[in-house]
Amino acid sequence: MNTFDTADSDETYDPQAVIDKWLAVWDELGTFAVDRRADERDRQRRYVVSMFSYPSGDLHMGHAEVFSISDAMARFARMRGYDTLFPVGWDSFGLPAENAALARGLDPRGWTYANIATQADSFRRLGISFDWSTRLHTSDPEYYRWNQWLFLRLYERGLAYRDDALVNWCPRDRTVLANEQVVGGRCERCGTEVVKRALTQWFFKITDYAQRLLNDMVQLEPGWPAEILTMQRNWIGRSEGAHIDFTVQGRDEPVRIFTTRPDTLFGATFFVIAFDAPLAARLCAPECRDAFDAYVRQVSAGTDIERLATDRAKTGVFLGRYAINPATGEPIPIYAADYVLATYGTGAVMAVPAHDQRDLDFARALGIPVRTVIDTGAADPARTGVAADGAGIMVSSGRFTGLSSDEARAAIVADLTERGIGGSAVTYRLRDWLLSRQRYWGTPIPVIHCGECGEVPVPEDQLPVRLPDSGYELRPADGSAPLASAHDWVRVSCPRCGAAARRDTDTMDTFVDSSWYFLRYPNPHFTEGPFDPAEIARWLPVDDYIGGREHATGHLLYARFLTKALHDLGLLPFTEPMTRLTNQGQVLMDGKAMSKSLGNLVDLQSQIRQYGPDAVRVTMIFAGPPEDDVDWADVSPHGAVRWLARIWRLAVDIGSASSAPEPSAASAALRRDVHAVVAGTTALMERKRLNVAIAQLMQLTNLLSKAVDSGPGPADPVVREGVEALVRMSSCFAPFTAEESWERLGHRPSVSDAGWPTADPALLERDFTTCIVQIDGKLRDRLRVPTGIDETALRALALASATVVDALAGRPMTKVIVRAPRLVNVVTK
Ligand code: ANZ
Ligand code: ZN
Repeated sequence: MNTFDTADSDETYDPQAVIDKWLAVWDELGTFAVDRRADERDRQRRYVVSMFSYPSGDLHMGHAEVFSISDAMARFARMRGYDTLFPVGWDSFGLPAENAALARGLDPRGWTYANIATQADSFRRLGISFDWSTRLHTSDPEYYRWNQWLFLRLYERGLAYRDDALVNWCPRDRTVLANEQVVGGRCERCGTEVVKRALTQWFFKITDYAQRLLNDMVQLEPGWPAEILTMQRNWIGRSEGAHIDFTVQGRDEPVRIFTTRPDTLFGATFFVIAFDAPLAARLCAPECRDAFDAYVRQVSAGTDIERLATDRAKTGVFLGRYAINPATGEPIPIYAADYVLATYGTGAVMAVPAHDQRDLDFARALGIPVRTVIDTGAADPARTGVAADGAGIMVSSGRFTGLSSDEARAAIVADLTERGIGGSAVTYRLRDWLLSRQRYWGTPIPVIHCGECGEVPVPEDQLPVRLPDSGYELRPADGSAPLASAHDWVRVSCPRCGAAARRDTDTMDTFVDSSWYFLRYPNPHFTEGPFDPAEIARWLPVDDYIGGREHATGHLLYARFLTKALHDLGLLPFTEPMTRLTNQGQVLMDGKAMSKSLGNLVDLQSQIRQYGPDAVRVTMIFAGPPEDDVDWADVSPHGAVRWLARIWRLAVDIGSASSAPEPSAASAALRRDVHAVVAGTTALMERKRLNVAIAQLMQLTNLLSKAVDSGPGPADPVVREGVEALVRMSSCFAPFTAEESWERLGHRPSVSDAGWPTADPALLERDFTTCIVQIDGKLRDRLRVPTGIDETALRALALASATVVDALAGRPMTKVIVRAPRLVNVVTK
């Protein structure tokens, strides 16, 4: 189906044919270019940003969804008179380009920029109202030089550093893999089992900001989904508790543990160190070495998540040493085990089997005594195998016996503090951001390694450190990064002493690029710094940020961290980058994420060819709230095509009718309805309820079609007013159809410049009133109802209200008193 048939005229509307026409008009008028001269301080501004796209091919259905949503929001803001900036860019460094290059012998640069060109064209043909003057690509030296500049600023502050890390290593490809490249413990490329290897890596010290990332969430609560904040809170994982230093028999150095339950100290009957913490190997007694080494080989492969799983059999190995429980003075055996993580807390725990399930499982497996020190009312854990992990009254705990466990917690920490062997402590689960990659297609780390001077930052006037164009060997050899084989590029003289030195051959994680691109958009060619302070003052923070919730604990946390770091460097006046966040759902097919391997991919371009860009956009948005998944098997682009055809037909009918000077008597009610829809749609758009807004516009289309066919007729000015409002509002979702219709109605382009219709409050007031719904005299709901509503309809409406249904919870009603239009009282007793 390529054309809309407009039933009673012989005019058809071809959604493909009009694309080029309107793209040219928009370009010529500069419809979506932000007015860069506008400088009045009190101008209202909106900065709407979609998470930028990764150029791995042409746009897909997921892009169509997120950009349809964000475009509707940007168009709405623009039509309401805001100076609106809606930028476009590409996250164009990254692995898929490099993998495609490896697989096909292509240059990642050529592959990337060809995809960008394809996507740019597709964005235009989808009618997305970007301001193209903002266009940026993170793989341009003009952009990535500022990644390097920012890196150096963080380095100066001690926020970028180099350290050993256990990384994913593919023994076959002989390369480090990012976590995303490890699928089910195997290398994504060759399927070989991945092992952990200690390598020197670059980090950003995001852990310094853990507490501020938590505290500043109050700024985000009004505009961010609670779900995302919860995910970030859990990811940061703040735990309050205590540090306790245990002495180890025969050693001077105490071993520090972190516990959230200092109240259980008297029940610590053994001690566990993560098998992969360097301390475990250091403490291991010589006669236990063989057993320890065998154990390490046996458990090395597990992921952190597997290691922490409570339903897993606990294993461990005795290290031949004893720690002293500082409360009881008893020696307790030290084990190495995999259920303790090297990277959390101090990598060591005091194990309290009576009150911690994992410790109990371990103790039962190894026959270690279980000692209850808190009476929680639960049965004896040694017998039941279920740890008593709650609060209660202290038992067998010396002078703390008889206290509540909460009191004991404070008292024991005070005692340890006084003895100088402990104190209260806070621990975070968050780890520093490992940002180096042994990859070609990314931003080179701007550091030079000199035998004399060590790490030397590349001087600012030598930025950017450009990626070598050629002469590199893409396939990494012997664990060295691809850049290491670009010998001429690697060899430099030390900027400090002039001796022969080597460039760092790592590149940056692409999440560095994406953690600040929204700061550069307003002036993407700025040469004095990463972003233009004047434009920052004008546009930032981002008013509306739209993208997937899979970025909750990665990108969105990194962007928040970097914003705070830049604030502390005096470069940004605010501490949170985005005021409002919308997470669109996924586009599914038959209940499953689309993928090549499942064979359920829907091709965006073929949908656009079949239904036109507007119908695809409308279908995406009408399918449900932006946050919900869209199953393409359940939607009907045909329905959208039909709706758009009806709008077009209304425009044709009204456009060709000679207009009557006076509204007919019959159109007064219609006018009130039109204004009610305008008011309703405006409120829905503001609250991002875009699907319901479309439903309202569809209803308005029905009303107006009826008015044309069997009511006041196409010549009536009220009908025209209604159709014009409909066309203007629908342009947020169906811009091509709206432009075409607007022209049909006799107006000059663009409909985007026509403004959003406003509802006349006088017309709204007269028609609607608030009805109070009570249950047994208690207020339960307020309904907006037409003033003229009759008692039966009002009664039905009130009893259908979700809050009323909830409050009644199935209780029988004895009486329903209705005083239309203002009161309904339900009596239940
Ligand atoms: C003794 C104890 C007794 C504990 C008790 C709990 C209950 P969250 O809340 O997640 O912070 N722990 C400490 N470091 C660990 C590590 N590196 N790997 C695995 N577990 C570790 O958990 C803190 C608790 O987890 C700590 O408190 C410690 O066990 C354990 F009845 O200490 B507890
Ligand atoms: Zn030097």
